[in-house]
Amino acid sequence: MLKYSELYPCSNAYRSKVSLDGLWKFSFDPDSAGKEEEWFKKGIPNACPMPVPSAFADLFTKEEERDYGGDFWYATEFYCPDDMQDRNCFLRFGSITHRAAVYCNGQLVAEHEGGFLPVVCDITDAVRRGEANQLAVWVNNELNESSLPCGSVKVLASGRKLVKPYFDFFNYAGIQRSVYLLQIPKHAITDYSVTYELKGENANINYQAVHSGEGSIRVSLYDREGSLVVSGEGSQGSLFVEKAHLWKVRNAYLYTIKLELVQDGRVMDEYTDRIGIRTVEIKDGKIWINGEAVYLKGYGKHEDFDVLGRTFNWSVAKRDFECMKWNGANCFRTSHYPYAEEWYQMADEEGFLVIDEVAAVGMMRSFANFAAAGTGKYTYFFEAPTVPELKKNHMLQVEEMIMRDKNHPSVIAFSLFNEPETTSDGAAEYFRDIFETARKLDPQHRPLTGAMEKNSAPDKCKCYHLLDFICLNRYYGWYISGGPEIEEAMELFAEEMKAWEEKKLNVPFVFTEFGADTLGSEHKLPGVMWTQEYQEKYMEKNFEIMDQFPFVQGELAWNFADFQAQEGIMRVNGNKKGIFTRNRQPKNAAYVLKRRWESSHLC
Ligand code: BDP
Repeated sequence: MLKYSELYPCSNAYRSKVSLDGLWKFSFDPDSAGKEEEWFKKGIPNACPMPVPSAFADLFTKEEERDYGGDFWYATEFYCPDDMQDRNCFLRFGSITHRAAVYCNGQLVAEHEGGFLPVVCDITDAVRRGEANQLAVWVNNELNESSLPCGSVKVLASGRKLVKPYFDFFNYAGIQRSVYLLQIPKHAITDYSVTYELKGENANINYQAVHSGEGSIRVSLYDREGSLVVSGEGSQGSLFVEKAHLWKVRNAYLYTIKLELVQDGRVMDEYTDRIGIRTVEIKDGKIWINGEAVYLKGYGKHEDFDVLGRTFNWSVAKRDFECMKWNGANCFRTSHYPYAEEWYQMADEEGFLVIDEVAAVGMMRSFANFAAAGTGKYTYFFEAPTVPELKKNHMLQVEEMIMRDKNHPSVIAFSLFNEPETTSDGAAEYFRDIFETARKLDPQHRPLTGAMEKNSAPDKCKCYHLLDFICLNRYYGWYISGGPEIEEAMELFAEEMKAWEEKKLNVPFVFTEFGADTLGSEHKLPGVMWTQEYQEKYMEKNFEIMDQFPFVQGELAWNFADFQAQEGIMRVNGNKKGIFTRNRQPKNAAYVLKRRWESSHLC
């Protein structure tokens, strides 16, 4: 029951959700002693106060705390009311990064691997109703070659563990999303899904609901004004919507779907959600939403903000959407992991298209994958003994992501990887299985894709045929022939594009990354690398090439905003490829994108 709590928490006459966010206790456990010493029963020693949700790293002032790698603990006390004895009781964490064990009153109630999807714990038997309850959470933020994302751990001479990601963003960790105490009826709606068919100006909503216990399902659909549009009965069926309002790109219309579980005429449970009627299709080399071709314009993003790290924050999300709307974007990729669910809710409301990405990043043995990409260096990643475990985790997280996000109209595609080594037979076999699994899981059969770096070249890549549309991350004019050599870079870019063209794949191509590090403080005329003028030029030059190839059907600049990354000689307190600064103010290039994205030739 509620295996992944695919259903976002809601409160109504049958269900209750209570936020447990607030000030918890926190303690590092560098010797990994906590489990053996039963801190979950005895309390966590040397605890300091810690906000939940938060990413601990940027809250501390000592290097060894910010860069901490290893085990750490959270603890809190919560009260469970006793007026809902007939309900099952759950704890739901939006995520715990990267792995967790949750204890309620000293009892292990859940273990979870993967830092970007919900952790749901059934505490019905462990909770004490009408009393205070002790909650303890063991967390570990280490990375290895079978975790998603991938990385390794180096033990420094001092004995301190240093997590070494194989990817280019800071390894923020902890309880970074909200925590809820849920009370759900014993006989409950546990999942639902919808698919759509457009019939002229009308539409069919095909639904399927899953429930526990006896009873039958009643479904009602309400319009924006709250009027009942149509209703139906049975666990699966079809709702005919006359003169349907479609969920359109940047012009969203959301209906409310209400599912009720009825037993002998009595409602036992209810779940409501906001859905949008829209179809997604890849056809004739284009991406079609509701039968209209759409060109993707926007960004690869990160969940990242000063002090907050990767903590979800509604105000940051709101500002991001306002900035994206201001410069005419219609799409973003959740690079490089599934984001907090609230991002998708906002995208549903705003009519944004989302490429939802699983945390399969760093599948190339390199501490600076951005620099290694394109070098031709081969790391035998998919030939390592860690691959079976990695694949198991990958499949599970693809499943959890699709289960969680399948009903969001904003989600138009799932991305199953970012920049793995795609050139070996091992990779081909690995990804064939991952894609096959994903194809079976999505009721809407949305397009599947993955973002490929430069080594995944037309003559070398063994995986591109798995992708319904091809996503390329390319840095011609930055990592490849930057600065005074940019013209040569453009020739190389055009050459690669011609090679793809010759393959006559008849699928859309989307640039999921292209960008140049740019310091908000630097100006120079004429531009040089790292100045705002160079970022403008870089964008304009890249667009000239993209525009020559009609099969290019989208451009997501890297990155929406500057973001924190690991320290290193190629990063100046973070990755500066943002079109906006980290505090969300536009760099010059934002105006280049605005002019382009607002012009009609890309619609
Ligand atoms: C690509 C990665 C991305 C990096 C980017 C960069 O997909 O995570 O941040 O390059 O170098 O390799 O900026």
